[in-house]
Amino acid sequence: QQYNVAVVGATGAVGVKMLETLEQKNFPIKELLLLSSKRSAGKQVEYKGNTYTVQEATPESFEGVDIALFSAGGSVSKKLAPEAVKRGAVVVDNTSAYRMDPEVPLVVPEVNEGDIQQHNGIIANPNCSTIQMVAALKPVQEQFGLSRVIVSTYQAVSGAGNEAVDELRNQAKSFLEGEEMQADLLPVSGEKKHYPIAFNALPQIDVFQENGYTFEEMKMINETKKIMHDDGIQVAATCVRLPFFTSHAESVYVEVNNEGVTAEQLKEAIKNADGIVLEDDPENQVYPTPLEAAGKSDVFVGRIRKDLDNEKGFHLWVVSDNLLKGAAWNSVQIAESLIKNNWLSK
Ligand code: 11C
Repeated sequence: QQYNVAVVGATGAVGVKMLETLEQKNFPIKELLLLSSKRSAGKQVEYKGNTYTVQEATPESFEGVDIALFSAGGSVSKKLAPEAVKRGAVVVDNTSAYRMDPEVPLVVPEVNEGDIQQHNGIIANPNCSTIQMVAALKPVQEQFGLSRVIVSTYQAVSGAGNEAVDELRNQAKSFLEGEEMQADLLPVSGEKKHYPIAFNALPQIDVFQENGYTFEEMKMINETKKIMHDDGIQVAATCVRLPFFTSHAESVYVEVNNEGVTAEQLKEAIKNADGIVLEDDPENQVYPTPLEAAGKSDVFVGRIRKDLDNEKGFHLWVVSDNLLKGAAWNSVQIAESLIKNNWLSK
């Protein structure tokens, strides 16, 4: 069986990866509809050797669509996802618009695939930095119990879109040529102040909340609890943008519930988990890096070691392509699961 699939935000950093992933996975598409904001409408995009013209997304665009993958920003999803659902489509939404809505499953298939079944037309794809972390935490939670997570992130500029990628490239060039760096976008477009990202580190991703955490940090905190079905897990996050293009890296401290767990046991559990590749051999300097993870769908974990003071504490280094497992691949995986499990219609 084949399906009518719409990609909303088809020309964005994630949309382009969605199309590549659909093509690579040979997703069973009958008709492909590429949609975008008015600004990008009219652009031509290739899929499987054919050229498609991107159309402006309107409520009517979704007539006859079976699956709609949204990645055009929260306001577009808020406006158009219900319209798509009204017309019979199931929406996989890659924005933060519905993630914390109790009626909407928030899914990383390796962690909580079964939640998809509860959908009422919309399934939310978590934030990229959350996805790779919970994928790594799932086997830990399952085998040893998980009470606490403290994460510091090292995030690629592509998480902030194509304009941020261009900004880093231009600033790096200016700096190396001895010119002044132009900073117009990062850390957050529309904020009062902008700082250069090239040769820098910015401890702000998204806007600050009243509690002093950024929205990106609160996403990691709240989404982790929802996906892992445990509001009792203590989670704290510090999210930092660094000057590389692809893949987020994370230093994750966890505390398990069980007594006497060893680093070897943790490595074994992580090695056997779906979607995870263990790269952990300090003697031979084997550990994951953003450059090496770019373009791959897996989540890579290394540097697993026991805390020196807390008997139940462990440290992990988690790296994954933010545009693939962090966005496009996780969304397509959800769509594949809808089909495989016959969960498209309610
Ligand atoms: C970043 N994690 O790296 C963000 C991008 O909520 O889907 C993803 C934003 C989101 O800037």
